[in-house]
Amino acid sequence: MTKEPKLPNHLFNGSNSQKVALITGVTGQDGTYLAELLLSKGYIVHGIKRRASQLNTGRIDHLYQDPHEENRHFILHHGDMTDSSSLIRIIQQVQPDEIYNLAAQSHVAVSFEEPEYTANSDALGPMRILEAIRILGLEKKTRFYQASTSELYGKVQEIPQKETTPFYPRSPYAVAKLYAYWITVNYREAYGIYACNGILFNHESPLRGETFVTRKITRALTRIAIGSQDCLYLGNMDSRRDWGHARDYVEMQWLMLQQEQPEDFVIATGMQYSVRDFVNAAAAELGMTLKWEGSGVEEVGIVVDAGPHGGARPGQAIVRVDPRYFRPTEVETLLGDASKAHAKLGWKPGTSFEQLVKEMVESDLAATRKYELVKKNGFVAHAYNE
Ligand code: NDP
Ligand code: GDR
Repeated sequence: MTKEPKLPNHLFNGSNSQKVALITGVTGQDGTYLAELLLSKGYIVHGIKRRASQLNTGRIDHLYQDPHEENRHFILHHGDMTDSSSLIRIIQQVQPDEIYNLAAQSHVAVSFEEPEYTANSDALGPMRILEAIRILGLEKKTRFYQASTSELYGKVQEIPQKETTPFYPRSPYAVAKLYAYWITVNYREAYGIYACNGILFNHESPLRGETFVTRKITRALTRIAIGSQDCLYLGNMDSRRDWGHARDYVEMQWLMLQQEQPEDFVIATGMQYSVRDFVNAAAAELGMTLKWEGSGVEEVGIVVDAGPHGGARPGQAIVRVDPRYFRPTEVETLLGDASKAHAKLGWKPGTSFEQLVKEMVESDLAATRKYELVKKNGFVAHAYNE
């Protein structure tokens, strides 16, 4: 039997005052920004990645350190939210001061298609971690952050939504996250674990997954602007969201674990836009203007001014509605009131809606141009996400 190389103790326990954090979902949007933040604060950061048939570490490759290097600050472990054995083993080895539970099947529409898996990873997963903290006797050492969500409010009972607004989840994803929210509260009250929920409203970035609506829009419109795609198909154009920047939001995740007492916080910008508004803003960033004709499934976004990129033409229908993207139950409107975080955490959103859209469009435009260049020269594979 081959023995695993023994890593120096300081990698797991932290030396002197160096804090040790464990991030689940480290390969995701928030995991990446949070890992960068904690490393910049001098933490030793451990991340859990799940096994995939292809590498799934594209977002965090710039943080990677060779396992044979001495004094590593960023260490990855294979594990899965559906597998207690891996979670307990990793937490036992790492002995973290802080656990950020960001891992989840995070796509609302997909949760209608995979409700059981979504419950397993998003509801039971956090419980498995809290149980591991208890089983390992880490109740007084390890602080726990749960990635809760504005989807808990679902069919909205109050506008804007704050910590005291009643929940009414509208998808298997939101129902699973409701369990996670309450199990976090319960373990805090039952066992005195420093555990808290960040009820975060939508937050986006150039690292956002390509199937969430904002990234889907910025990616498609940049391709349309330079002529490598004809049309973008969307679902509910009237849906309204409170969109912030992921980079700003992970700072609040960290701050929530630095307080004297664990508490739950809403993080939101307090500003709301529709999906259509987002399309218009992204088009404007590309120098295009659109007019909207028809309504419901017949609605079409038509180019008025095609802008400077040369791929689109006036009169071209570049946005259409495809009912396949409608959800069996929709969350029509979300708007957060983050007054508590403002008062206690000093929260104020650092990035405006316009800046967010600009950053996402610029990033996708650069990626699209690179892809087209590489394609023109006959090398397509892997080019898009480089
Ligand atoms: P992403 O979808 O970008 O990332 C999810 C992460 O979880 C990925 O690293 C993914 O791995 C991992 N993951 C999924 N399933 C498992 C599993 N079974 N075991 C281990 N890891 C798994 O999400 P975000 O970064 O946007 O969001 C982070 C968290 O915050 C999620 O829990 C989400 O539900 C929640 N949230 C997000 C909001 C947002 O607007 N972004 C708002 C409110 C809450 P892989 O890379 O392999 O897919
Ligand atoms: P959401 O984000 O469901 O709010 O969950 P998403 O970007 O998927 O949808 C936002 C709204 O846009 C509407 N929509 C479309 N959505 C997608 N994905 N694709 C489309 O083509 C499309 N057309 C319209 C949706 O119906 C919806 O109303 C995100 C996730 O990050 C969750 O994990 C997180 O908890 C919440 O935000 C807060």
